[in-house]
Amino acid sequence: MNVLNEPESNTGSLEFLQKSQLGMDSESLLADLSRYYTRMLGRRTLRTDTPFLYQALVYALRDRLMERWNDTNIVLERDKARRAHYLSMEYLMGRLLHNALYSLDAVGASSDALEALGVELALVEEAEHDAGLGNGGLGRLAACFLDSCATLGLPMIGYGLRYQYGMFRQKIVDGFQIEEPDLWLRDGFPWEIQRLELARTIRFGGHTQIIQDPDRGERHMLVDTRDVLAVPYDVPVPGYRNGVVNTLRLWSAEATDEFDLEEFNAGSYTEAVEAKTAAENISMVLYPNTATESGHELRLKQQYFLASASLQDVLADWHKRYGEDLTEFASRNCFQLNDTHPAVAVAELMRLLMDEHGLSWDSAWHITRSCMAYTNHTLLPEALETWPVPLFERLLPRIMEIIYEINARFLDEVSIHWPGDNARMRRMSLIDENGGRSVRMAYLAIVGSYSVNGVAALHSRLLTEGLFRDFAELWPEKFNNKTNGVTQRRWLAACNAPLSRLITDTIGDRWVTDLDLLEGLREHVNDTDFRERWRAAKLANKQRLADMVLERTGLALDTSMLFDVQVKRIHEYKRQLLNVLHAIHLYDRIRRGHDEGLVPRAIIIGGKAAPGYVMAKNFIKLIGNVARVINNDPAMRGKLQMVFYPDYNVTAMEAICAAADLSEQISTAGKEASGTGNMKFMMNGAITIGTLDGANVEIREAVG
Ligand code: 26W
Repeated sequence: MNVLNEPESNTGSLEFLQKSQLGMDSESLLADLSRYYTRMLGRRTLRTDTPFLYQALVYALRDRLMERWNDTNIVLERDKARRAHYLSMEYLMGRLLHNALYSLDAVGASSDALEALGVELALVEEAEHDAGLGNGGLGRLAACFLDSCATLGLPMIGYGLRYQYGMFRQKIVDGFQIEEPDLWLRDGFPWEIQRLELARTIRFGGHTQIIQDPDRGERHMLVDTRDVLAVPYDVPVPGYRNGVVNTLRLWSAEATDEFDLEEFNAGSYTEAVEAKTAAENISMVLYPNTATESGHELRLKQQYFLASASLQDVLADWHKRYGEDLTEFASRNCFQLNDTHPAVAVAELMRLLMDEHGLSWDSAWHITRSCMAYTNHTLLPEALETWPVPLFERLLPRIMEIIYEINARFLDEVSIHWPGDNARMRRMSLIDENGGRSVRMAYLAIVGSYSVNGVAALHSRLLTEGLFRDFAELWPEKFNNKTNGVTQRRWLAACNAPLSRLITDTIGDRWVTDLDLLEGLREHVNDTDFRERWRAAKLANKQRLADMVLERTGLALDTSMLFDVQVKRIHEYKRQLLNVLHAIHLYDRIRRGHDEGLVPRAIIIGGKAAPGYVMAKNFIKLIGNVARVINNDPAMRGKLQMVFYPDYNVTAMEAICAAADLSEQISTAGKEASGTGNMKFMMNGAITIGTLDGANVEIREAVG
C-alpha cells in the first residue's frame, strides 16, 4: 500500500506527488520486462521477437501505472471529487506505448533497457496495433479529451465498447478501396485489466409489468427479457508526469452464464449457441459511419448496452459508497453524451432511478436533467440519428414508455410557451410522426440535458440559429460552444521531436501542458538561427514521411517540393474532388508551359471511405488515376507529384502532421462542424488553406 502524500494546499485538484515503489530506471525496467518475457509469456530466449518484447514492456509499465492508478482513485474517493463520465461509442486511441512512456518520462530508461537486449525501442513500438475503436474526428476527440483530463487532473472516466473489430483496414487494390477486418486484439491487449467482479446485466426485449409495491406504490418491472452480460475492461489513461492515471472502461458483451442452459440440455444445442453468439455480437464490430447505420438493430443494441452498463456501474459505485441517498448524485456526477449515439442514456437513467431505485418521476427527472450534457458533432441531416418506434418498442419496451412520458411532459411545456402552435409541437416532438414514426435522438438528448454544445463557434451558432433553433428559443441558457482541441502531447511533443526540441530550446517546456505559451515564439520568427533549425526540422519530418510513402506505394516523394496534404475521411462535403481538380489544373498549366513561378508541389491525399459510400470510393479511384498520369509524365518531373496514402490512421497522422507544409481544409462552408486535423497541422507549422468553416475561422483569428 503506497504511503500517499497529502496533496499540498488541497486545491481540490489531484496535485499530489507520489513515491512509486517500482523503479523507473532502466535496470528496474529491464529486470521486470525480462521477468514478464520469460515467465508470463514463456519465451525461452531473449531473442528480439518484438511482439513479445512489446507485451513484456507494457506489463512492466502497467505495474508502474497501476500504483498511480490506485492512488488516483483513492484521492478521488477521499475528496469525493465531482466526476465526469464521457459516454462515447468511439475512442480512436491509436498506439498507447509511446504515449505512456512519454507521460511517465520513461522513454530514455526503456530505450536503454531494450538496448541492453540489443533491440531498438522504435522497433518495439512498431509492434503495437493501433487501437482503432473509432471512425474519425468524433472518436479521436474523445481520445484527446481523455489525455487532457488526466493531464489536468480532472476526474473523468471514459466509457466505451471493447469492439472485437475496430475501424477496418484500408487496402488499395487496382486503385479501389478494399476493407479488411481490424483484428486489433489478435496479439492480445496487454494494457487492459478485466474487472469481472463489476460485470452488469443488460436486458433486451420482454415487456413491462406494473406491480403494486407496498411502500412505493406502483412499479414497472421488465419481464421475459433476453439478458446479456456487460464485462468491463479497464485501460489506464496516464496524465503527463503528474502522477495521475484515469480510466477508460470498455464494455465487452458476453452471454449470461445461464445462457439457455435448459435449451442446451433439451438438446437444442444450436439454439443455445445462437443465443450465445447473438449476445457476443453486440460488441463485435464498430459501425463504419455509414450514414444509414441508424437502420440497424445491432447498432441500437450497442448504444443501449453502452448506456445501461455505464449508468448501472456509476449507480452501483455510488450506492457502495453513499448508500441509497441520491440527493447529491447529480451535483457529484455528470454524463457527457458524445453525439446522440449514447442519448438513450437519458431514458435509461430514468428507468434505473424509478424502477430499480424507487424514485418518483419528478425526482428522477430532476436528477437526470441535472447531470446529462450533450455534444453535437455534425449538422449533416443523414448523421442525425432517428430510430423507428416499432424497433424501440420491441427491443426496449420500458425505454419507449419512458420516452413517450418525457415527450408528453415536454410538449406540455412547449404548449405553455407557444399555445396552439401545433406546427411547432410537431417540429419539436421527440417523435417524428411523418412516415414511419421514429424517435429523434438529438431531441431526446437536448430535452434531457442541462447543457448542449457545438464544437466550434460557427457550428454552435448554426445549431442555435438552425438545427436546434426551436430549443434555443425555449432554453437559451442551455446552449453553448466548446471549440474542439487536440492534445499537444501526442500531436506535437511526441510526434515531432525536432520541432518540439526547437520550441523547448526557445521558450522552455511548459508549453507541453499549456499550449498558449507557443505565443512566445512570435518574437523569434525572424531569427535566422531559429528559422534554419525550423526548416531543418520540417525537412527531417518530410524525409520520414517520404520513407513511409515509398514503402507503402513505391513512389519516391521529392522532399524539396511543397507537401500539400489532405488527410481525413473521404466525403463529398470535405471536397477531396475539388483538391483533385486543382491537381488536374496544375498538370494542365505545366503541360501548356504556363508554370512560371509555380512552386513545385507533392500532393498527398489520404483517408477511408465508408464501405457503402460509392461516391467516396470513386474519389479514391480517381485520385489514384490522376496520380498515375502525373507521376508517369516526364514533363512533371521536379514540378508535380501526387499520391494516395493508404490506410490512414492515428499512427500515420503522427508522421503526416509533422511533415506537411500545406494543410488542405476546404470543406463546403457550414458543413465541417469543427475539424481537428486542421489544429494538428497548424501546431506543426503547416500553412492552412481552407474555407471559413468550423474551427478554421478560429485558427485564422489565432494565427492569421
Ligand atoms: C455521414 C457522415 C458522417 C457520419 C457521422 C459525418 C459525421 C459523423 C459523426 C456523427 C460526427 C463526426 O464524426 N463529426 C466530426 O466530429 C469532429 C469532432 O468534433 C469534428 O471536428 C468534425 O468536424 C466532425 O465532422
